[in-house]
Amino acid sequence: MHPQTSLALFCKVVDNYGDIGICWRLARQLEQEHGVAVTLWVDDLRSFRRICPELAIDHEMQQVNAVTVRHWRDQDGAFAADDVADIVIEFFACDIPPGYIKAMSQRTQRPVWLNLEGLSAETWVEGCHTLSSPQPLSLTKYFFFPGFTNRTGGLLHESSLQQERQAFQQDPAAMAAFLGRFGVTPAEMTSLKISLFCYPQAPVAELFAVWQRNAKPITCLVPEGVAADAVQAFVGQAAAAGISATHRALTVHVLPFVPQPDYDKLLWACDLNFVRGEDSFVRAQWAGKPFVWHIYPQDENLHHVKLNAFLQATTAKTGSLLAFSLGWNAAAKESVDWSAIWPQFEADLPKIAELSTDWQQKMLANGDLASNLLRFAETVR
Ligand code: TRH
Repeated sequence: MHPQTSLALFCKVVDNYGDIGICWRLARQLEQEHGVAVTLWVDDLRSFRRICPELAIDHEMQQVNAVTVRHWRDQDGAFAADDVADIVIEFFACDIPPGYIKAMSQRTQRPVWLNLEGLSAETWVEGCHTLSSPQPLSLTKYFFFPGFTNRTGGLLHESSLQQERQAFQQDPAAMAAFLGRFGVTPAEMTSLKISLFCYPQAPVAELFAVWQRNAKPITCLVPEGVAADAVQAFVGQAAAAGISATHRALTVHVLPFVPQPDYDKLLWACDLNFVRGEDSFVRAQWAGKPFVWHIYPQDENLHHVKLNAFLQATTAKTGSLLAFSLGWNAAAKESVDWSAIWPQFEADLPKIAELSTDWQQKMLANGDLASNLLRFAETVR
């Protein structure tokens, strides 16, 4: 019998929930599907707890879903070669403790050291994926990129995901019960249901104005704290979880932040999803529903290059999604008339949903990131 592979994943929360969201998802999958003993080092347990309520924020070390979670503080100097895992991953080029690196160099069999990078559809990614970088102390680090082609590491995807999604989406009572928890009524179940997760710059107030005049009723589900100004203006009070309001065709429900597995269900139960960053963006692609991506903003509009790379890869055939996405991200060349773009986009939703299924099949053919990562680690071990 092979000894169990151990893996240490280091995560620094830069902001929001994507860093820990991705690492937590990867850690669970490595443990559950591949039997890897994972230690997840995280510097911010409070952010972690928002997407994983069972986490205790005052524990140095704890087991959650069979993953060992360690609060990453200033433990430098405290590592021995025996503490080092077989595979060491730094997420998004976070600097792992120098004491840990030293211990890595003292291990008889050197660990495989990977830097797990951010997701981008830009073509240069294929050329950098799996490149090696010599490090001091005779160590080597490899760059591992998620991505949208078979010359990248692919996307995070659990083996049972499609089956679970389809079972849920074929069960209207389960969907109604799930959304009912957030105040969605049986009548609202027949409306156009939209989940909304975006950065504060998104033109939500403009869209709410258009949605109020929509022919078909719209139910918008927005997690607490998201688009706070526009939501507060709409509901007429502080937009705390549980609050809702209706003006003409539009009803807005403010949701609590839900645990990560429930966020998937939210995406599966809605007809259109607005997502952002990296992890919710990927989950929306697996939901089989139309989605609009709000990309994480970077200086000098660098993110527009990334946005266009993705849109070119996926949506060239659906003009209204392209126009909507560029407008939503303030990347359109001309000023945006939401009252003109929205009806076209709404009419195209069935077509866009069909295309999203084709896209999903294409992405599944690339394999999943966790399996691809372990396979690569085996080749350089
Ligand atoms: O929160 P994000 O904007 O995160 C990130 C970070 O800002 C990061 O620094 C940046 O590099 C990256 O974006 C591009 O968006 P993201 O990536 O979608 O992460 C959100 C996570 O929160 C995701 O795992 C889903 C989860 N989530 C829940 O679990 N429950 C919820 O109710 C919601 C709304 C989200």
